[in-house]
Amino acid sequence: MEVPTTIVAHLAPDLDCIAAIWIFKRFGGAHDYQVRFVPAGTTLDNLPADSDPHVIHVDTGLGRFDHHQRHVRTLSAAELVRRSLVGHDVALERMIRQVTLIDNALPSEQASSDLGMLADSFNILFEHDPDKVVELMLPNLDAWYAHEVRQVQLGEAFASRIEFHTPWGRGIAMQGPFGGSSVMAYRAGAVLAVYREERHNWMGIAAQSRSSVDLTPLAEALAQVDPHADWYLHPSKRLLLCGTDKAPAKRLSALDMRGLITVIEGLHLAVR
Ligand SMILES: [Mn+2]
Repeated sequence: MEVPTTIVAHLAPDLDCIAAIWIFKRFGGAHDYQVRFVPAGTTLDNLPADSDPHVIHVDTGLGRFDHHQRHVRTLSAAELVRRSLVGHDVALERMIRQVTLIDNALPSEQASSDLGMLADSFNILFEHDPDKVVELMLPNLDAWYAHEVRQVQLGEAFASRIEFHTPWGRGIAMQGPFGGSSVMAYRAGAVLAVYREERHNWMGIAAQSRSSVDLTPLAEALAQVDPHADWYLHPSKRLLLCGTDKAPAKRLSALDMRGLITVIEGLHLAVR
């Protein structure tokens, strides 16, 4: 019979420690890990780390998944677990790189510092219950991973973008399972970001918030060319949407990306 694996972590588990546990639970193949907690730096029953193949120490004990003996700021317990357990996974690499930065007190992205803050805060609320802290953090790490998977997809959609001219300035069109990132488009100098979200065949046009773009003429043109679709002009006049998670479209656009670009390129704005 399979002996259940014990993961040994340190008390008041921080983001690195929790992420190491999370990788074992999500990518480790076994579902029956039990977690024990010891004072940071020590081991379970004071036995040397890695002396029992069914006992894994993370972020404590100076074993194969502790980084405190290695004196480099490019490592963390989570990074050591990732390297040992998971093959090529760009989303996971992005995520754990941030965990490593935080664990080494190096500047990191906002989202990851937020998660570090959340772990620290759960340790205030559940000072004597590290199991509870881990239990509450695991779904947050699942959500963060989902975010990174989407970011990777958005990056790929941006890499195969179409650039075109609009009456307001540069337009960038992107399509992919999650559509495209207007943030990436604006960073590349676009005034208008156009996307097609392939999972639902939703489309949208977004104008940079500091621009003076008014998408009313485009909404009017689409009412002629694409009359059966649920195009929605946001009150800001800078968003024109046919289906979003918040408001799924019942009637999809009949246009493909090229068709939509053609409508935008063909706009003739009245001189004001
Ligand atoms: Mn650590």
